[in-house]
Amino acid sequence: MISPRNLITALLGIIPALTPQQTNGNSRWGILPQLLFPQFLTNNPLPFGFPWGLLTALNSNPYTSSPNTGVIRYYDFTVKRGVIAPDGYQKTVLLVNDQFPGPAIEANWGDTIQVTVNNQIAAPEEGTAIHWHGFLQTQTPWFDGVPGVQQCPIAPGNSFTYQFKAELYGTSWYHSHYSGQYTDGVLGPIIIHGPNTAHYDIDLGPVLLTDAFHKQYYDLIETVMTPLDKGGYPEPPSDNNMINGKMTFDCSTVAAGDTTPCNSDAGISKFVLTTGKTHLLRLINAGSEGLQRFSIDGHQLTIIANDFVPIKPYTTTVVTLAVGQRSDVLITANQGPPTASFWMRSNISTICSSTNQPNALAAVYYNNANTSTSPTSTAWDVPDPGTCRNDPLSLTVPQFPIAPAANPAVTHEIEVNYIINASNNFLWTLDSQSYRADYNQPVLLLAEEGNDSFIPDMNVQDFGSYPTVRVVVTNPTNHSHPMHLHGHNMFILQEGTGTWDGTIVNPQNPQRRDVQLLPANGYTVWQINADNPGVWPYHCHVVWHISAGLYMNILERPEDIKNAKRIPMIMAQTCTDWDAFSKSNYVDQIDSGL
Ligand SMILES: *[C@@H]1O[C@H](CO)[C@@H](O)[C@H](O)[C@H]1NC(C)=O
Ligand SMILES: *[C@@H]1O[C@H](CO)[C@@H](O)[C@H](O)[C@H]1NC(C)=O
Ligand SMILES: *[C@@H]1O[C@H](CO)[C@@H](O)[C@H](O)[C@H]1NC(C)=O
Ligand SMILES: *[C@@H]1O[C@H](CO)[C@@H](O)[C@H](O)[C@H]1NC(C)=O
Ligand SMILES: *[C@@H]1O[C@H](CO)[C@@H](O)[C@H](O)[C@H]1NC(C)=O
Ligand SMILES: [Cu+2]
Repeated sequence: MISPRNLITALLGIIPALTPQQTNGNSRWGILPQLLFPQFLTNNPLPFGFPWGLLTALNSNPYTSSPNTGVIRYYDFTVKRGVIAPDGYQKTVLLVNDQFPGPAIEANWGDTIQVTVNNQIAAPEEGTAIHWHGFLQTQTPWFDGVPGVQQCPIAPGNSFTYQFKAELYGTSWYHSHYSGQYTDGVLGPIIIHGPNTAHYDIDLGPVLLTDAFHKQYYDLIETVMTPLDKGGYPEPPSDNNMINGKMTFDCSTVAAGDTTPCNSDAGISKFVLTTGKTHLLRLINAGSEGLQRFSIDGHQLTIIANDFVPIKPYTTTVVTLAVGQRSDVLITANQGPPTASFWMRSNISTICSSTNQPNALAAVYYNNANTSTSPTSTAWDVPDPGTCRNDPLSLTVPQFPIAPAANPAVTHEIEVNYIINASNNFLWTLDSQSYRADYNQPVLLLAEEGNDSFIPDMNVQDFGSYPTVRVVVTNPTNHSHPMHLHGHNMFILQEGTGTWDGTIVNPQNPQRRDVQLLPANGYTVWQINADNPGVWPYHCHVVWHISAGLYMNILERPEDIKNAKRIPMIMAQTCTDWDAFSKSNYVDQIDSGL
């Protein structure tokens, strides 16, 4: 029985038995006094307030009108191993600046973000590369951070500096894109301040929802990539679920013989709301596999943005977030006296995902509540519909309307499926090909050289120079997949089970976002304006599924890439360095590499 014990351990965790350093390293997430946002206004104030002037979410096309502030936000990330116990079960992890979850990147709309990544992963050494999820990278397609695609991995001991513009605003995250590394902790939130699209008083910042795995990522991927008849298992279950990197765990459930240090009272995240005020929570599913259903007892939540797209607000009790997705939600503290407290919950769907402990808790206190006591509130009773779908497209209407071309220049049909190969390995396919990266041959650099003889493993889909491209993705498997496209927000024209009937939801202003759940035994139809020359990953964001090949490279405007010849020399340098490393060290690429 999981649930009753889970509640009891969470009660014990109100007064944690481990220090923040023991559970989360140098991270400040989830502990009181809480961080409020914008943080940088106190650290690095802007001279003239917010730089977007008269631009609002309603009067400006976000894809064409981002301001140029001239401000650069500098960050320095060191990625290395550490030992922490986020939920009380000790684990050797991979951390950014010794923090789990990693530090926030914060900027204004129109700022430039510069991050130097120092790869200090040792014993064993590993490459790395960091992807800035949801960023368009229109002027800098080489800084998207995917090894074997836009760069070679950052070799151990080396540093690499990314620089890109905040062209969109809202909530996102960064994560390693090197095999399953981010499952071990290389991830953190990104906040881009822009015009408000709905009124709120206080920005409480990111709320990261992450399924937790007690084994290290390499062992999990090894299981995924092992032949089925030799104990391979395509969907390793998560051990726990966490809010801002914290949750308690019932150590009496660990397998007999497992002597890993474990403490059942690690502590949970705490939030303080000001009575009567409206607060912004930036929900991020930064997990590896689990579909999250987020709620706060006794309160309605108003969704005002999905991914980097402000939408017309709508109110709900449960927010559904697949891996990679974000929702900005508002909560008003008007459901009790200033001493009231409530549970925040995020439940992994046990129908759609594989987990041994689905329920994460955090405590929400009104400002005069005793933060050393447990909330006693009752959960919303909203049964999991079990459909593994996002909210209906009819509910998610962008604030700034954009109509996609009714007759796109070209339509591609792409199928998600799986094969069991001759060695009895379970592999996912996208357009009949299972992907495998060549870390030493980034596709973008080949494209710039005009080399279009990509090997099949690279799974390159050439979109040519068509101005508009529609893609009908079909999924005859019984798994839903959170499909993510880099370099664009997709117009999501329609989604559902069965086959597409040709209809489009809100054809004058369909939902746009960068991750959309592809229903099991169903389809998603999306479209883009192909105005961003580059090599853009399109893939499932479930870590095990990318590892097992559910990935393709979309080659957009190859002629422009070849003719522009703009890729900086430092991109080739990543390959010189990686070639040197990989000549003298064995690179143990057991999966697709991403
Ligand atoms: C808050 O709750 C704790 C635990 O029940 C208790 O020890 C403490 O005295 C309380 N503080 C106040 C100010 O009531
Ligand atoms: C989340 O899980 C808890 C514990 O099982 C349950 O009481 C609650 O109703 C669930 N919440 C939702 C929204 O499903
Ligand atoms: C099956 O896939 C695995 C994992 O990619 C690979 O190592 C193996 O060589 C493949 N087997 C065959 C016969 O292609
Ligand atoms: C083109 O790229 C492939 C790798 O996909 C490589 O094997 C080949 O040598 C390259 N051709 C030229 C002419 O550089
Ligand atoms: C999905 O299909 C696989 C293979 O046919 C089967 O083993 C599994 O039980 C199915 N899962 C669901 C949720 O239907
Ligand atoms: Cu998937």
